[in-house]
Amino acid sequence: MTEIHIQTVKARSILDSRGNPTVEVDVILSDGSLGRAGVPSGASTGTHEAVELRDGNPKKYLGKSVDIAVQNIESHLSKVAIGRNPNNQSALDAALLEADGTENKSNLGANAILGVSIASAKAAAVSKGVSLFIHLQSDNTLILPIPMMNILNGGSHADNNVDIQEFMVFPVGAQSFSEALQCGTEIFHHLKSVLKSQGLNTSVGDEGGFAPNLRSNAEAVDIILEAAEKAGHSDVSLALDVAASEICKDGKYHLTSENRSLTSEEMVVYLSKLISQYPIISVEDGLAENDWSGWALLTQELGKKIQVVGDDLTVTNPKHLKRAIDEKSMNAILIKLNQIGTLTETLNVIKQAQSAGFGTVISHRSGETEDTTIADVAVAVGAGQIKTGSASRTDRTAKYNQLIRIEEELGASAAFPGTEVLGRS
Ligand code: 2PG
Ligand code: MG
Repeated sequence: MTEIHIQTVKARSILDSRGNPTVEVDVILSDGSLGRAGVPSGASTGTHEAVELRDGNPKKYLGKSVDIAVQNIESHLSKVAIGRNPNNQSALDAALLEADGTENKSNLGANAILGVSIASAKAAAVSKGVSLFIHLQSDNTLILPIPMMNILNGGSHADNNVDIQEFMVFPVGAQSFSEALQCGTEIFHHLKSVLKSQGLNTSVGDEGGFAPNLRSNAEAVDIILEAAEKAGHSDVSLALDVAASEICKDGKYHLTSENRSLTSEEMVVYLSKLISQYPIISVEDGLAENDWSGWALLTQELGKKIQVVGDDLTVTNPKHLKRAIDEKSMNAILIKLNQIGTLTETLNVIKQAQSAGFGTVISHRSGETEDTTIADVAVAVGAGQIKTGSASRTDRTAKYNQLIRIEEELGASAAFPGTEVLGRS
């Protein structure tokens, strides 16, 4: 075999940012190039996501060990990958899918498959001597993404009483990525002082944002705006991830911090009111993953004014995205590689969304590793937006730091977008 090919595939179990086991894969090529990928893991996972295989042995890591997924790589997927050209990502991914043989990757595990898929791409970039974002670029323009920085955490990412999962500063008016990052980070620091001065808790949640107990979701926005003002960024825009699947039970949306339960229609009114009162320009998962009729109403009501982002509704899946396009359920999609399970499928979903005129937000998971692949993917596909947590915890800042390096590498050609990259109906 003379052409460059995959020579070794090695998998292991490492720890993610919540101390849970996750899969890490090394792919080594015939020229010695090494690509390493760490697989992330969600907490507020959509039920239609590709399957993350866990052993379920209560005696080991409380059932969360991933030894079977690791074993599946070593004994099945490595055989599929070895000998293949890492520059033909789509052929590799197709072969990995075939080896699994199921629609939702439940046989070998999406965590196993994704690790091999990404590690191979990284090895290919190393072998070519280029950065991953250059290796992944296809026919689009490279642009740095606007960061959505989740500086106040609630929902299933924190032990507080706040219902909405993520309150993000979204510096769409910045001139460059580094300026946007500075803006969000300065607000983060001021937020700590504001919380302290009000006697509120300043410990952080899973994504590095503060997690105080508050009287209402609106109070969280008020406090962030006060911090923004103090930081000299009073004109900053905000984004929310309601993660509404988590608060939807028996057809009602339960806002426990406000002691209210709302129907789907009332939830749309609630969100309309929030966005009319505050500079919120993007709302993710405003409704639950199976509430398709509610989503159509939500987008009809809000889609002209703000970006309506689907996460649990679409789970980075082409079939769900097609339905969302057909039914005008949203105008932007959150992209998580482990929701679908291979790099090729992820890149295809991004293209599908872009062709429909949707906004695209590349996203981390609440359980992360030091892996920074999403930063390169965001630039490579010209997504325009990234969501990767707050300005604390290395699992979050690692992605922002990688974007700083990419901005430096691109130099004068480092294009940074404005609000034109946001989805609009
Ligand atoms: C989300 C994500 C990331 P999780 O809901 O968008 O912030 O959370 O990874 O827990 O699904
Ligand atoms: Mg979400």
